[in-house]
Amino acid sequence: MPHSIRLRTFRDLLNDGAVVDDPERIATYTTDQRQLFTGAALAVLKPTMTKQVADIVRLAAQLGIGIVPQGGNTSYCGGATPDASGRQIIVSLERMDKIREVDPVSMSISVDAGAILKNVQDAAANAGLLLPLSLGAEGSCRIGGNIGTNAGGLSVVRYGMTRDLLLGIEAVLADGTVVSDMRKLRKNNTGYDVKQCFVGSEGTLGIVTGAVLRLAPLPTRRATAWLKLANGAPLAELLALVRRESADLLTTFEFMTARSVALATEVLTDPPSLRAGPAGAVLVEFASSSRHLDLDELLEAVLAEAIEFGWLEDAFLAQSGSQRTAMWRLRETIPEGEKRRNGSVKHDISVPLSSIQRFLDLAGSHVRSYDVDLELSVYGHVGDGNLHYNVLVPPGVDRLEFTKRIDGSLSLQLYDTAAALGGSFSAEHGVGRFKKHLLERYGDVGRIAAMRRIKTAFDPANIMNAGAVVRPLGEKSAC
Ligand code: FAD
Ligand code: 2HG
Ligand code: ZN
Repeated sequence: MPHSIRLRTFRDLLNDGAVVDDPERIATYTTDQRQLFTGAALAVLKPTMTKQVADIVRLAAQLGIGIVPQGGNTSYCGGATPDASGRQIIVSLERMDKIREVDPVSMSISVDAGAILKNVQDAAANAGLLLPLSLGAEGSCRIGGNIGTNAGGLSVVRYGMTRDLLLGIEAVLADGTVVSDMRKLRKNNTGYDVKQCFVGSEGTLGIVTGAVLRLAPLPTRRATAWLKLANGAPLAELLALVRRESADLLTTFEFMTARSVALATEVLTDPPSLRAGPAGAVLVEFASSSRHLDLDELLEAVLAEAIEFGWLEDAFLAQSGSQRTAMWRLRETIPEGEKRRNGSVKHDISVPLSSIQRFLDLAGSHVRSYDVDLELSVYGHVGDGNLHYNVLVPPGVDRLEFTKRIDGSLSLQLYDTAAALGGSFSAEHGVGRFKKHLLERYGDVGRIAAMRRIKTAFDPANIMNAGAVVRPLGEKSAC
């Protein structure tokens, strides 16, 4: 069937303006966030309600057209980018962005899957509650994408990943069946936890159209500090001390090397004068909803202990909201700093906390023997054992060519190192299209077999985000 007729059948199904096929207008949907790959799409479809999503999926299944679900298109692994065939449609959830209900008593929020994370946070805050999911892309990523990637971010150490916040789901399966389980229950042991299948599935099992998320009491007090790490400071021990002595009020423990801090400083118009110590810096934050706790006093006492152990060269407690914001801005601007310089080859690794220092030592020696002139930007959510071990693209060097070279050599040494320490090649960014070969290389054989069976059971015709994450049963490896 010619493309124009296929498109007309979708147009008949949706309202005007909901089917976009002008190549210029869909260019931002067909290129991944890091501009490493541009695919092609028959069209971008923008439904406004779950029934329309189900109709689209049914029609696509009939016509044998592949579907790529898309939220904010901030995936770092090309998960929301179509392949180059031009035979897939992108289903963008951007028009399904309603906050359906905030229930302050049950402490939950029900939303359309296309709701922007920041808007969901704000809706919760307006009801005096906290949606404890926070990441640099929160102004543009959407809840369906957060579920699709099991997003983590800046407060996982206290509240967990997206998986831990999900109470209910609404999703459209590959044959158009709607799973409607938007309940707010904490307890519901009634067989398989189907909603969890969609977490981290990166659009390969169905399209999430709605979600119920768990909320927490809104912190009314915060204590934030910038720590300059002394030479040889033991990161894991410092974290253990801070966590124990905070009585689990710790919400953030973000590590940054001096190079990462400098990259952020270079691009900020009014940067704070904060610097890293010889072993880097840590942004630490305690938060509490209780008005009766003096968090500054608590944090000060904990940091005094760390200084006594010789782990800190110095520590600065934020004295005002603006100082706190400045500390956070420095941390959150690091990805932009890398981008403005000439980009980086990203390694989103995790290892058990007990092996963090060993990873840093081994990885550092691999980098030095690969090329002593390479520069690194290393930072991340050390509270979760997660490091962004990024190799900076040297100025003036072709970014794509450099990325390809590093991906095929040094990156594998770094991932091998993480794997040997019991770690992961993707802590929070997912697999998408770019890391499929790594799943095949490092994934447990039995686990991959189970994933392929799940994929085939949910999507026997392989129409949902084909080419991402995992091969269905019967498809041969291209690696
Ligand atoms: P998209 O990129 O649109 O999609 C991601 C995947 O989910 C794709 O495979 C897509 O097919 C699938 N998907 C999207 N919507 C749906 C749906 N409705 N149903 C089913 N599948 C769907 N990630 C972290 O975990 N922690 C961080 O700290 C973090 N920081 C970031 C900072 C920056 C500056 C940027 C650019 C990215 C960052 N990310 C981070 C990565 C990214 O923002 C997250 O992975 C985010 O969750 C993706 O959401 P999205 O709406 O943009 O999804
Ligand atoms: C962060 O922690 C994000 O800021 C982005 O996960 C990491 O750009 C990166 O490498
Ligand atoms: Zn991160």
